Amino acid sequence: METSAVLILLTIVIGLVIAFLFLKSNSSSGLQGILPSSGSTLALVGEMGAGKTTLFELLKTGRVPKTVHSLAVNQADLNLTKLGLDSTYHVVDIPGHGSFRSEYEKHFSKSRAVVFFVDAQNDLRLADASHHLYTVLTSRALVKRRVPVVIACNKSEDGTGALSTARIRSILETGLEKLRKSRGTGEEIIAAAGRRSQLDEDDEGGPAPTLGKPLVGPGASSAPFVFEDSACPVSFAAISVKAGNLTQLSEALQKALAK
Ligand SMILES: Nc1nc2c(ncn2[C@@H]2O[C@H](COP(=O)(O)OP(=O)(O)O)[C@@H](O)[C@H]2O)c(=O)[nH]1
Ligand SMILES: [Mg+2]
Repeated sequence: METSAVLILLTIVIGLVIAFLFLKSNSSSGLQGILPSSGSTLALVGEMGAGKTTLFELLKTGRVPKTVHSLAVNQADLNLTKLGLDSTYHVVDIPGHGSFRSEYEKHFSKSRAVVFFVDAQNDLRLADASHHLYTVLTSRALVKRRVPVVIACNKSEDGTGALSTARIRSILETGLEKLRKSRGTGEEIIAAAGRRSQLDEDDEGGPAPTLGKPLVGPGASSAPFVFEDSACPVSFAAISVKAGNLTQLSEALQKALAK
């Protein structure tokens, strides 16, 4: 090869390397959209007051915060060594208030895992949590890629009467089964009739995902919903963010993300 051809080739290669490094550094400093960050998000969702922002701050600063403000979405690229994960994730803490649900699909479409928070010391809130969890487990963006969901049963400190993960699992399964029967059937019948549900207006097509096994049509089952039937693999973790006990969350995420 001629010297000039080698020089041109070398210039192109160096140019490409510089362009790649420039785009990479911009994307990790928070300028999203230059390089696709698909699949690198860890979304923290779930009930209000369950401890999402406390965990977000702990992951960000390394300390349990004294007070937290939970009125807006918090997000940052964080090194998650505290959770035993060796790479940087774009962690998004989305407030539990219903007005933020419209933001879910946007963040879920980039999520590699979702942590759904419940307050293990507040059994009265678990019925609400079932409704909220139904929305998450039937999210198009999550179901399509079978994104793992870890249910973090926070405030699980000893001697506080916190519910066990087995008890929380059972209460949520019962709540989700009721919703599968009441909401699922209507949507499935509309889908089976070949019409689009009103809920699908902004969708690219196809029926809305159902929770677990369908109630009508191929593969239908009338057996009650269990988490094993979820399209998104679900695991449970008893944690206490305040006490800095994140062991089960760390284990669950490492397992979920290894797949
Ligand atoms: N007992 C206990 N309280 C916690 C724990 N984690 C968070 N909290 C408290 O729960 C309240 C709500 O926390 P916050 O992070 O704002 O919840 P969010 O609404 O889910 O973001 C705050 O007073 C926290 O200090 C925990 O592990 N144990
Ligand atoms: Mg919050």
